[in-house]
Amino acid sequence: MCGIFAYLNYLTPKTRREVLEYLVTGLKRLEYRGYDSAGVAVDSDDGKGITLVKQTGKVKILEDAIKEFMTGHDIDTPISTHCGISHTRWATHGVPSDLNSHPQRSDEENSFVVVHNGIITNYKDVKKFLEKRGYRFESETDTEIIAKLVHHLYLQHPNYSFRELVEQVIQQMEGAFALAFKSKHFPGECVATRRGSPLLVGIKTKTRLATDHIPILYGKDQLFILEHRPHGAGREVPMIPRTESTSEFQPLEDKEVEYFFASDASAVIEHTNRVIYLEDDDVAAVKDGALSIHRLKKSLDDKHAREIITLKMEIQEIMKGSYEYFMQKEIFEQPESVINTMRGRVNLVNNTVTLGGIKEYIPEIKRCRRLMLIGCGTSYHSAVATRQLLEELTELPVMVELASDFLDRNTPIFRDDVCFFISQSGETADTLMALRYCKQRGALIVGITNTVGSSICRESHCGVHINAGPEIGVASTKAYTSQFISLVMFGLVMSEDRISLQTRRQEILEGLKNLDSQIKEVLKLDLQVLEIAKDLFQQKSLLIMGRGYNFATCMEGALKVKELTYMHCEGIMAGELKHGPLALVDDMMPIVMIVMRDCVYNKTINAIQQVKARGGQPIVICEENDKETMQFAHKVLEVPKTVDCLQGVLTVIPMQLLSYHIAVLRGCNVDCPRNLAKSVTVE
Ligand code: G6Q
Ligand code: GLU
Repeated sequence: MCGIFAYLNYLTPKTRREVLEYLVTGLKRLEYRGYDSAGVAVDSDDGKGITLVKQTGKVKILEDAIKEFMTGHDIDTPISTHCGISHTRWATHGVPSDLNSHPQRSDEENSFVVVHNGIITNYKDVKKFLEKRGYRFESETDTEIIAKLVHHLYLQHPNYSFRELVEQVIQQMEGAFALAFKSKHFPGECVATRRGSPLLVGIKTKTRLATDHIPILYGKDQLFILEHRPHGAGREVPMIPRTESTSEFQPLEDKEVEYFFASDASAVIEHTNRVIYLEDDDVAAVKDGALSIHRLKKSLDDKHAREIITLKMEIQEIMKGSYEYFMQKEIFEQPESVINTMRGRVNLVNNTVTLGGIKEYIPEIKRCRRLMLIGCGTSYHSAVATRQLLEELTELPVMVELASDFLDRNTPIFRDDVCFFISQSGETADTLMALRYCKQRGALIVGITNTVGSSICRESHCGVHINAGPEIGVASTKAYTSQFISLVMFGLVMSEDRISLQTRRQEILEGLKNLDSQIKEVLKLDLQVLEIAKDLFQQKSLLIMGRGYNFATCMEGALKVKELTYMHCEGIMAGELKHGPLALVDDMMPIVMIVMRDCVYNKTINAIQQVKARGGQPIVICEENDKETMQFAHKVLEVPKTVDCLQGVLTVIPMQLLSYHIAVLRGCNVDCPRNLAKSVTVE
């Protein structure tokens, strides 16, 4: 995830100082979407080229660099028509650095520059194709291929319009993107497009707009394809061009106009409340002050126009969407974040999983003596959640360790150990110390993080970025499910050539395929969970019980309740019930039980019967329509069935929602619970 902001003024003179201020303010509004580096592109002093200012770090650091740039440049001459683009990044490919920040450029002349939100999954093929044609790459990003491909096409087809060039480019792109382009060859123009990542256009005119719809026009068909070969660069295969069927676009009637392209409305609302939300594969182009929206192909369900909507929201409201808190937003983002974790990795056509960041180390990992999974808090729970599956798929001993305890024990570590360090922030001191401890002893270090370029990333030998996007709420939610899935994907990679495991792998891949829609189903329980929260929020204590694949959900659920609501809560391994915790059970003790139809079902039913026998009134999380289990329940939350080892992704979500609602009802600060910090950089 990241923030895109572009600003185009047409016949509405603005100095470059003003433009830069607009861009920086826009980025500040979008910073919650990504904040590891940022950059802007504006016209250069002579108006003939493009100037880039890019900085690693937060937007504030970029702002300071821009201030420095301003001294010594003529930035106070009003320019009647100008386009500036900007970006705040959350890296997926390449560490946060000045070079990797966006805008990315086509060449040293900055002929074409682009900002990108998302992941291009076929970037390696396109990169090889371009390298063969002499392009030299300067960044590690997937994005740079876009700037270079548009340049290549421009040289091949000098008569194409800017918009047509972009249309050709996106036909070669696989993955997810929102893009905004600027070019020195097309001054005063901006082209923006999206597929899978959000983008909107804000329109500001002096007088009321004469229309509230922008008609959709249909663009040129694909003129060539990059033919991919297994080992190398693609080649350009010409296709027969179809004649363009559209008339040129219709300009808005107003002459003086300003346009804003942004990842969300929070960045444009202070300028205008008139916006168009672009849809996948829309290409929006501004030329001579006129906005037109094109689509490559007509499909049956296409609308004929995009509506200009009038927003009636405050900035804060927009940043969090319809959500009250970031945590709530992040819970509801999970259908999308799990897809981003799998994007470009899980291939459901040929049933393969590729983890580029550890690919070369797989043979070494396969030879190891044992796997160690190390983390703190929620990250540790993701290790607990996937341990059983990893044991099954790797046939190796798997140890899960809390980083602090691991260090306290001076745990013996050997050269043939493989140690995974799981951390959303990548900066947690205990985890980092444990990493250094294992590295010194010669173990292979694998980082699983959500923050590219973090200390854990840098100090690992190899790793997997979970690509969940920035997590603002202190209580971790979407990072947990993405860590979970990253570890499952690792298990699938390790078992790729095990014939005996193929059926198992197949069912897991099938489960992964349906996970996003099943998460959406679980999220529909929200109101039911709220009702349960209303019953529970004045209680002093809550027990959450389960076993097997769902024990991790109990621990993670209990951690969420503790940290958000300050209420005592314990995750209990149901197998341990009669060894102590049963003494806590009576008709007053609130209890949640997770009862899934997996290999421990009968044992979990025993536990529920023991609880019932002591007067307990369990709230049961079970599979949809499992009437037999429901008869033991005081209240039920039904979640869809998936393969046993992925069920924990679905069962944790009601617990995330429950802790959230209890916290709100108790008047707690959901996004910043007392005494806690997002990144724990002290031991
Ligand atoms: C949970 C918290 C916390 C977190 C740990 C580890 O809601 O966010 O338990 O998971 O502090 O943090 P990292 O994953 O960043 O290492
Ligand atoms: N994949 C791009 C990169 O790593 C864009 C990431 C983003 O959305 O910020 O640079």
